[in-house]
Amino acid sequence: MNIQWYPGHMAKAKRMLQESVQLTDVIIEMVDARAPLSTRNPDFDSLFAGKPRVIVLNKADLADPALTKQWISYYRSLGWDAISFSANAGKGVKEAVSLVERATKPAVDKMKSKGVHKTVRAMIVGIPNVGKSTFINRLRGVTVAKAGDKPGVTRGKQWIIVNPYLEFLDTPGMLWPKIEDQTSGLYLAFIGSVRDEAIGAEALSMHLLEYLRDNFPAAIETRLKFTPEKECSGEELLNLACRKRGWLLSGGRFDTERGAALVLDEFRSGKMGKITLQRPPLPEE
Ligand SMILES: Nc1nc2c(ncn2[C@@H]2O[C@H](COP(=O)(O)OP(=O)(O)OP(=O)(O)O)[C@@H](O)[C@H]2O)c(=O)[nH]1
Ligand SMILES: [Mg+2]
Repeated sequence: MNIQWYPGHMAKAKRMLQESVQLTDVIIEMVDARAPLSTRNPDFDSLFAGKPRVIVLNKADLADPALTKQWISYYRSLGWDAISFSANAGKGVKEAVSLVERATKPAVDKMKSKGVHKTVRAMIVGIPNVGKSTFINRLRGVTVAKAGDKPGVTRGKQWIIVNPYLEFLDTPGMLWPKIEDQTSGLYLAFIGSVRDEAIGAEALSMHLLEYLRDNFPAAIETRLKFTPEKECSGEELLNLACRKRGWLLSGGRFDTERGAALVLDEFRSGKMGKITLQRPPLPEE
């Protein structure tokens, strides 16, 4: 599989993050609760070394709640402060503010001892499409940052004043140049953090159908109305999905373009259920 992950604006995004680090007191790393490990950018460890950093598992409404809890425990066991969030529903705003307050307490207390009420600056970072701008809008209570259901919506940085003592910097989503692990690459594409064109919507939907066949066959049964046999390839599964809908083109070919869009949308919108793609590693791993 040859996947072009790294659109031109990413290098610029990286430079921008590098320049902004000095201006911030805490880094909020947003990941997708459906793939909390694969959606972490490995470049961030060196980019943000020495800065307080916390993790927000967003899109919790689309993830398996039991596994989200396990992921939070996992990150906390590694010494990261972490919370889950659902930016669409706006659940967890108070917890998010507390998370930032906990991380910046030492700096705030230090200034307080000098008689200054410090304004905390938090930079929100993450790969594309995890919900950074939506999160900021939620915290602010009104739409101030542009958001959208495709990767690469935010291109520049934008400071947003949440209250007189708390400011957030929205940043463009950033991928890393080479995604070594094919499985992680597919997860990123399943959830829409990599443009569909990088793999091709039809090929991507076939991979997703194979993943669902092996891990969540009930999702196919319930939403696409057929039982996925183990020996069915992704292509056959996509054809079956089209056949069930009666999506045929002239010449008897299945309308796989339409089928692919359906499969990806059913999964991404949560209609197939709350599916978490990754489990936390066991302690010994
Ligand atoms: N279901 C669900 N959808 C969400 C949530 N948060 C954001 N979204 C949706 O995810 C899409 C991407 O949201 P954005 O806020 O634009 O994501 P971003 O991280 O700013 O993306 P870039 O600017 O492209 O890096 C939008 O369609 C949002 O409505 C959430 O918690 N749950
Ligand atoms: Mg954005």
